[in-house]
Amino acid sequence: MATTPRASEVSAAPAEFQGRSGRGRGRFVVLEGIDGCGKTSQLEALATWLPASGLLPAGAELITTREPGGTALGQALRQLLLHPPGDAAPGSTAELLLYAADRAQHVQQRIQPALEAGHWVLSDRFTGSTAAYQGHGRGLSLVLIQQLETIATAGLAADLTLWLDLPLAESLRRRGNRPADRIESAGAAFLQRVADGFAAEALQRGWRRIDALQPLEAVSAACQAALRDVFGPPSLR
Ligand code: Z5A
Repeated sequence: MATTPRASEVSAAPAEFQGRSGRGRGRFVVLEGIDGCGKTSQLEALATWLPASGLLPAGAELITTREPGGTALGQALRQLLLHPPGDAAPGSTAELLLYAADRAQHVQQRIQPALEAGHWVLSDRFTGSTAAYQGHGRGLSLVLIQQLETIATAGLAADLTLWLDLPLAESLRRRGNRPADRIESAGAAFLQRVADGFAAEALQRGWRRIDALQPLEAVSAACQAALRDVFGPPSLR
């Protein structure tokens, strides 16, 4: 556990931690990147591959989740954030606080209990998205965002973050004619600041870069290799 983003988010659980299961603390893996970079596809692929990968300890379950919307409260917040009714769209500060509220509930109700029970958690987005969208994109203070991150996560950081790096033009091409949500509609300049923000955060936080321009299967193979490299015994690397 760390209180602030670290040079490397790749960390082992403390050796003495055995958790409630006696299996030790579980592992927390996050997928980050711009809209349409393939997070949902790769989360599903990893959820199929991981249980038989030899990485999960016996009895450990794999929990897949996402932000916003990983809890019942989060589902309601997601609707308000992405598809607000009438004139209920939040301003940028309210938007930041709503994402923080979603995360606080998510960490407290789902992620932390699962990790303490020795399970693995795979999340579509986490703290890096707030830095990229609300910090770099909206221009809110990154210092303030980091303070809020510490409060919302109670110091929890991912053990591994996979950054699916995709050029904005390809993300827009993949979206095609699908209707944009409120954040996707914020304009090309905003989305480019977000894309640049992900690159900056990846460097600062020590994320693993995955080339998301590759065919789907090649991206999956790269994600699997990163997990084996970080969590696997030498025989699986
Ligand atoms: N947000 C925020 O502002 N602040 C925060 O703190 C957090 C979030 C946590 C959540 O949206 C929104 O909330 C998001 C950021 C903001 N902004 N928006 N909008 P979401 O969860 O509904 O959606 P998303 O995360 O932005 O992305 P997505 O549309 O679900 O895309 P994706 O999961 O990254 O990609 P995908 O669905 O797997 O793939 C998209 C398409 O590309 C699909 O047709 C695939 O078949 C295709 N695809 C995927 N991989 C490939 C490859 N390798 N080659 C070719 N085609 C591919």
